[in-house]
Amino acid sequence: MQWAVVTAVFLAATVAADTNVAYQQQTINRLLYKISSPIKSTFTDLKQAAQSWNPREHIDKTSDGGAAVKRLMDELEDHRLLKQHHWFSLFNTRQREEALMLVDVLLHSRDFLTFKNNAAFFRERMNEGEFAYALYAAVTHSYLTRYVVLPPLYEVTPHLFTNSEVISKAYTAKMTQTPGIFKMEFTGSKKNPEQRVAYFGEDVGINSHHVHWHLDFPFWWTGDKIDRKGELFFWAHHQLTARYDAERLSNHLPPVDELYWDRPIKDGFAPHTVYKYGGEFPTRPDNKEFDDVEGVARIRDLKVLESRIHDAIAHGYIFNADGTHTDIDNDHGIDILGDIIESSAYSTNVAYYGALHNQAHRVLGAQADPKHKFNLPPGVMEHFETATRDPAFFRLHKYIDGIFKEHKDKLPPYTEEDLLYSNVRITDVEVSELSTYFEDFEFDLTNALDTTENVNEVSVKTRVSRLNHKPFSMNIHAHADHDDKVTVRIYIVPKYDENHIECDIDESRWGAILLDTFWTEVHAGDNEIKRKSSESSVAIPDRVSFPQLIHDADVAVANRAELPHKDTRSCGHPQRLLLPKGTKEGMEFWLDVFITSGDDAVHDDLAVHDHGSTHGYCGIRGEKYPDKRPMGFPLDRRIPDIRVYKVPNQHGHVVKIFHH
Ligand code: CUO
Repeated sequence: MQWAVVTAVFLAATVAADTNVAYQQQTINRLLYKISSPIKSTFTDLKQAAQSWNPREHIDKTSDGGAAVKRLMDELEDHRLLKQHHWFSLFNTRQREEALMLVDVLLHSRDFLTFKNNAAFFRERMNEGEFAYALYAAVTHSYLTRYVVLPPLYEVTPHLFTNSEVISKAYTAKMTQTPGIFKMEFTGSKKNPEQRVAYFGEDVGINSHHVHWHLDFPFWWTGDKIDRKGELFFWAHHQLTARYDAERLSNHLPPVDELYWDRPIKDGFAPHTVYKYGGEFPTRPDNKEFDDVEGVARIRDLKVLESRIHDAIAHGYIFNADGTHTDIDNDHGIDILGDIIESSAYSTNVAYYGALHNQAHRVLGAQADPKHKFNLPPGVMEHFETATRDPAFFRLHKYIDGIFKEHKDKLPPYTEEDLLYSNVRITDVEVSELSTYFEDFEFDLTNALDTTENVNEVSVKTRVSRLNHKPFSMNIHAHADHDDKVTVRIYIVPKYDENHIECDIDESRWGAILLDTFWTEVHAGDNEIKRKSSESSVAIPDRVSFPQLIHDADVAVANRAELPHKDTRSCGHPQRLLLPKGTKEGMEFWLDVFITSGDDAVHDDLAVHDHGSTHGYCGIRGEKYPDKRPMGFPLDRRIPDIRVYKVPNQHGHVVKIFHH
């Protein structure tokens, strides 16, 4: 094609691209469609960009003078980049470097046209896993793509969300041109008690939340400061752990025990999951003793890192690399500890505190082949998409959570002054029936399969059982002395332990599950504050499926219309998992409602504007975390004297969650 014609196509696209969200959505859909195959020839402008666009010739359209483009192009031209059709893991240092070089290129693209063409160019030349990760990260963080809805990852890279049996059936279906829906069973057998909670660890919605949490809050992030990222690392994973333990209780299992470096990893795991390229995910037998992992970490070094962190907690300060100290015995300490323990690029002393959590993921993932004798690919623990499938994930996070608890338990308990908001007295809280059930869910596997232009597509899907609950609502009756904005926090806390012994609040508070936080207004006199489960700020609705996103964007572009979907956030527990699974007789929880002053809000308008919602575990994109108080307030600190908590602006009663 003549250059002039190419330019005309690009120019026509520019006008559309920068003014039309539907066009952007269509472009991102097409870039992610079958990432292991070349761009479809019918996606003309992307195909042309892949062939004719030269990123070096467009550095005037970048915000860094083309530095990121030059860096990545040099690597490409020197043949240093990972080949295509090879596994990718974010925890692999070199692979991450390569993916982040592309993130840099995309985030420094000054307009969507440049973003798109750079993406198309590198899509055909870089490893698919690196490309997909980079595109997801860039779309998440670029202001250019802030209205784009990212397709559910379970339909973009289905291999990482379903099992090998389903994948091989899908291949057969395509070979024989026979459409099919294949049942996805949870990994393992009933002989393994852990199997009882596999529905939670293998829930595609939880896996999707988890991978998106890490996309919203990447440990490698060095761009504009993300508010309270270290604390959110603690909080999002603390809540995952608390949810998991509640599922265990409901299934007559004790809370998950933490990981110990000098004891065997009690539960093994056979993932029954296969890489698109790279073979089967490795299996770990029961009671595997920890081995050092060559090129990653020695167990004794991890113990040293752990001990330095314990020291920091005991001292109440950390050592920064420049020799100064930072105090952590305060509300902000948890944020600093989160950065250090994960560790993220915000850690002020990686040389001393290391990266305990990230290293632990790698060490756990490599236990099947710690010396790389068998050339096994990374384990499930080395991908955020697959990590929660392995019971060791929850052991690891219980261990990390225990370190955070040590710090929180050192802080002084809240006083009545901290808790009392004298304007409001809660007189009653009505809750509709709380009940859970399993239902079937289907998702699309088209993108798992290779494609050529002369073999017809066939419909291939998988069906999986997933937990859901009946919609419920609450009606909080509160008397106010005067008009004011207020902060409402709602938790549920298991009432009994696994032996049906009633828990003391100081034990059980650490297992509290945040159902909702929101801001509203009260008026002098009696108020009814009504809230539905679907409004919860910790949860997101079902994701729009990839086929639907493709259809809607294509229709919107063809008709110059707007897209029907507005929910752009992918981070947040699925709404259907807001409640832990109940029991037939009804599982008892304390329902705790706290109303405090609206001054706890960071943004003035939170009572009328939710800033994109789903902030509970995921903050607000590009803005400050909305709640000034520590995450988990007021159940995050020791409660040696329950009387302090009996303020009139608090209400607690026992509720039952049934399972039908
Ligand atoms: Cu999310 Cu360990 O941080 O998995």
